[in-house]
Amino acid sequence: MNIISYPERSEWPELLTRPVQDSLAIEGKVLPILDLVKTKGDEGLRELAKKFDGVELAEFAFSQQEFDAAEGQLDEELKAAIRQAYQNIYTFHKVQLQPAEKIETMPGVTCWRRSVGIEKVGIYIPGGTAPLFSTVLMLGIPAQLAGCKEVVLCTPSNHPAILFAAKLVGVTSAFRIGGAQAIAAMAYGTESVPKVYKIFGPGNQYVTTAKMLISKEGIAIDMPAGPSEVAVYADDSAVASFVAADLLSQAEHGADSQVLLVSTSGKFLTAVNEELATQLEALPRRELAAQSIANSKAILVNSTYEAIDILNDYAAEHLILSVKDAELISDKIFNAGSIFLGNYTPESCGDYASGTNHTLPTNGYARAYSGVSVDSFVKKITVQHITEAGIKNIGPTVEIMAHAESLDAHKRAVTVRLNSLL
Ligand code: HSO
Ligand code: ZN
Repeated sequence: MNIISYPERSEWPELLTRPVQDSLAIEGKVLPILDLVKTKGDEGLRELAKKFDGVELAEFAFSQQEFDAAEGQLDEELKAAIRQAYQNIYTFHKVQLQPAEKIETMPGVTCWRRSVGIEKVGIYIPGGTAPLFSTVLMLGIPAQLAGCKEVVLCTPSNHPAILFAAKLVGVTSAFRIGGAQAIAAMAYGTESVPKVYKIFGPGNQYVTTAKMLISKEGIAIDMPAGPSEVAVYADDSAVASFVAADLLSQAEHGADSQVLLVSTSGKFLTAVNEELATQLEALPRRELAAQSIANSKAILVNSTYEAIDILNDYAAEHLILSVKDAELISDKIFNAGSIFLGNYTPESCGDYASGTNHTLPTNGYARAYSGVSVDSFVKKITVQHITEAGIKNIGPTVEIMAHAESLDAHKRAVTVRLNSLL
């Protein structure tokens, strides 16, 4: 990693900038795909499967037999691990369901807010070099808890663990479709694929661009996504081999993964660099990880205060605090997707099984966005009820305000009722 020692504050913005992607060029390729699926439905999907994957697809849906066979293809150890992860993620997310609380704002005026599961949601799971069945749990469990009636899954992968996890979370239909066309299929609906109201899940630049484009047409998306990223803040209490392992766990996601290390100890940064070199050698995905590490930065700072400021400026998707008093420091962090405290809390545990969600804001969006939770799968409908006594209490306030806004019909809606009660 490139070590940058004691940069001036004025240099930080440049140091923390994420690479920008040429989204216009990608849009140009994605728009015709969206259009084809919109106008031709299943036929469009078949044309695209032939063009991009060279396959003749008669049937898009995974069958019941395929679901059953998937279970048989997995060894018991992996199934038990997936069930354990399911249990922990379910337990953590279950408490996010808030019962509607009725609030009497004035005597006779009662308001409350009902959480209602979004009826139809779509989950995209990429194929690529890693079959992200953990993401099926991370999106499917909150959907299940929120009470979404239809949960549609699209994936180009045929890894059996994806179908196994899909069955656990109660996915209602699953399709063998990948790329921008999968997003189009769920956004517009086809003869085979149901149309959904909100689409979740990671993907490459084509998938991400497709999500951004369909979101302009009124279909909601989880969040704008960029390459995955981790920032680690380490002091003398950190262990170089642990920190190097954490950086590599993020780096192996892809050559464009973002990795940032911040420390008050130059000796520690050098030790991590040595560890990175040895640990990289042993990794099956060392080529991807090495590219990502080569583009990443280790920043030596003067003080804990500076470290905290730089971390807040960067707004990492994942932030690991391998420092003394990690919890105290974490209270000073206001921009991050998810925080991991101490030497024994690797990001990997949150990625898979501790309970928190791994669909998190990247690319600095942690400044304003939260990660996926049950909230992402519900809408909140407000309800109110005003009694006769209540309208007498609140009516005059509304009459005065409506008149002052020159909206006399609004005022009258109250006045006719008050007059009826005279
Ligand atoms: N670190 C990824 C999630 C993931 N890791 C899935 C392994 N599998 C983005 O938060
Ligand atoms: Zn990961």
